[in-house]
Amino acid sequence: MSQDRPTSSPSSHLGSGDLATAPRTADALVVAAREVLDANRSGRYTRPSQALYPHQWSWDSAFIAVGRSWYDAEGARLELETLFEAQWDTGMVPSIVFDAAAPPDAYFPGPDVWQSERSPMAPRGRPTSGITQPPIHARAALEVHRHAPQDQSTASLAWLERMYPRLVAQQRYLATARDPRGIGLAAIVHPWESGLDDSPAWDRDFGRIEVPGGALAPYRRRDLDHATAADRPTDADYARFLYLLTLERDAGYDDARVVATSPFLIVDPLFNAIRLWSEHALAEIAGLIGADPAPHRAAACRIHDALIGELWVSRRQRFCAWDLRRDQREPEDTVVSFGPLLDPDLPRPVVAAICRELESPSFHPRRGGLHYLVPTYDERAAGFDPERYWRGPIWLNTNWLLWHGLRQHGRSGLADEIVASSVELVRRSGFREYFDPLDGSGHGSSNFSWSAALLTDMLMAGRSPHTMANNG
Ligand code: 9WN
Repeated sequence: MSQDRPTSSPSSHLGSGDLATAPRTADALVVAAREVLDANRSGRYTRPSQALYPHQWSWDSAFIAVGRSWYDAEGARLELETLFEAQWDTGMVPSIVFDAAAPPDAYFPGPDVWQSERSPMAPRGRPTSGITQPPIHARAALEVHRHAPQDQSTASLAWLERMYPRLVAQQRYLATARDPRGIGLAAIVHPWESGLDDSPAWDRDFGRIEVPGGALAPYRRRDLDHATAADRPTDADYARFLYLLTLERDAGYDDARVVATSPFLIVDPLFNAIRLWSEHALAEIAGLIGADPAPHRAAACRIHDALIGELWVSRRQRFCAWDLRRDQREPEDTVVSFGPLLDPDLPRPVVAAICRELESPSFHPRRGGLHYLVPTYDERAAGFDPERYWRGPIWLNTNWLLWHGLRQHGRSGLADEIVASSVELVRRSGFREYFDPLDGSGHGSSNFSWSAALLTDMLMAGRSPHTMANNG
């Protein structure tokens, strides 16, 4: 790697002491990122972070595999393969696969709370959560394959062939069990399924859920042992998360029952845009391994039609989450509205409307040259909170998704700004879980795996894989 990329980074606002120990060059950042991923690795998978998240998380592992694939193709393949060993018979990929080697009270709610064994569809002897997360895995598998070195192309194709039926089953599950009315969009039954747990995108709906007295056994929040309370979901929201969990558990994680009864039933534009993006990836994978790409193109087309038909609210000029229980479009302006940029066929006027919003003071405020991108919530909204979980801070995975979406629509200027900002945030604060968009300070876990993995991917884009410094 030759130079420090990008040259347009808004570094002028940084105080001279901020970066005394932070790596300055892209090369050094990529090496530091690899150290984070290696330190967080635990046998056959990588923890999101060592203290706060000591198990395997679903979409984290997909992001991690993409980052790792730039220097360790085999390890990247193993990361995804390990996750899919815990796939349910329904096709669902669980959001968490619990590591028996982690201390029993390391994370709450742990396997004793989830009790996945209540479902006959759960893997035997492999405790998991009972819900899923965004299906980014087919896209990640394609990226991993693309980064495989020449001498591993046969092994990589064989791996794609093994992964393909599992990835198809994951997508089929979402298209059927999560879309019983056949609208073309999958519903989530818990905010944790979105991956943007505490997002205001579904506040109105989620906030209405009342936890009946005595519904929850006494518990202690372990997340607060490792993170500041002001950065994490409130106690009231946490109780709602747990209440939904107990309802799903008590329904034996039976999809039909859960979908019919859950007080939380949301169609999230980002979740479904990721589904669509993965269908396009599956079409490419099918082509590579001699399977038929046509069903995947048809599935993507169906999601595309439903995104536009059901979630695009032209009066607001944006995509809105849809509360299926009450048949209402949610009004809050959050980063999930930009997810459909991942659709390569998004009509140009819709792309233009999204970009206008992304460049507006709500998401791209200009404070004397200091503007960190992209906040997860409208900075001008009354409830905007620069530090609290998903209610304003910047996360590198949403930045990475937007970067991909913008590039595929030829919006490279904005895409480059997002990379510049991501680099600057890490230089300033390290590989933190998330960042305050007002001052760039870091929050949540330190040495967070997907921050390391996705920054690697942004910095390595366009370069030859397996040429990075310290390649081992
Ligand atoms: C609940 C692991 C996960 C991420 C999610 C993020 C957070 C868990 C939590 O951490 O969720 O699944 O305990 O807050 O919201 O996106 O996958 O990094």
